[in-house]
Amino acid sequence: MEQDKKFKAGFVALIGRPNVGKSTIMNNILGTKLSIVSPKPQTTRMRILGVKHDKDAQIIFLDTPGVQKGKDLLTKVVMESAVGSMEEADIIVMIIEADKGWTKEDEQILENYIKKLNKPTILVINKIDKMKDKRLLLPLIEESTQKYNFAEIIPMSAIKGENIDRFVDALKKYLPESPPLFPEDQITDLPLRFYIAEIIREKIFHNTRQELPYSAAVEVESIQEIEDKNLVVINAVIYVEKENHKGIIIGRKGQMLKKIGIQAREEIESILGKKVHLNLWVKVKPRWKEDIRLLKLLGYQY
Ligand code: GDP
Ligand code: MG
Ligand code: K
Repeated sequence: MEQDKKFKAGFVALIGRPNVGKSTIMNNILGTKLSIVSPKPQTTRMRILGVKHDKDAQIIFLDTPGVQKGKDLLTKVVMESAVGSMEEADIIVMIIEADKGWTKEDEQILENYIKKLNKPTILVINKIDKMKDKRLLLPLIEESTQKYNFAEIIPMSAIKGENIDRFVDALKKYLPESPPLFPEDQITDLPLRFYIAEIIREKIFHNTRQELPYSAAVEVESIQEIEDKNLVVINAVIYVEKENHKGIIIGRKGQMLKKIGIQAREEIESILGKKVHLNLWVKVKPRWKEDIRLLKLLGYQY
């Protein structure tokens, strides 16, 4: 008998506190490193769109930044794009951490966003590998069913890939019937410029650790392909808020900037499959987080 299951396609918004594992989940599903995963919270500032292509469905992920408090313009922009993602989405996925249970912030996300949106919502209880006592999982699921009428509750370990398949199946169940919305070869619509900026920013975070928490922004000014040499020349500026931050990024005798540049270049080369010349500059720009023009340039929607 012919199977007449129709193709499905739609948008999924991942929402949760910083560091619950949103980027890890998405990257695990897509099998490509699209958003930046780091042990520090809030390294995903942009709304990153990843597309999962399957034979029977196309799942488009809106990787919302962690819901956060703060009065600066950056926080406001980030929050607005998070809310925008949720309003566009067909399915909401709320993520909490198994070892922490329901935190006050999780409760607030539930009250302030999830309940107001009133869309099919899947609860992911992530990081079950970190639970010391597995017997606490059932009561946590039970507690969650009391809080809201979740369409599904899925315990997961994104890092170990546990229950990812079950999660994808659940998403497909709630997606609307629709023809594919993106061409098959497209895994992201994030402009290359922003993607490269994110790679550079990730290298800054990884190399500077505690010294430079969230005060660096990267603007890729130009990407020039030199066809006959199979070469791409990229110019990028790293903005920092303070003079001493500039010193940290440049490092002794320029060693830090060199290291950041090499690591970023290697990753960009592997993605583009071409040789890359990466020129990096560091500029001090006090209060860049308040600069609307710069935020727009950096790809934050406002
Ligand atoms: P996001 O801020 O919500 O996007 O969170 P990330 O995906 O960046 O993850 C934050 C941290 O949690 C990273 O160090 C991840 O490696 C880690 N992480 C994510 N998922 C899991 C998991 O299932 N188990 C464990 N043990 N760690 C995880
Ligand atoms: Mg993230
Ligand atoms: K993170």
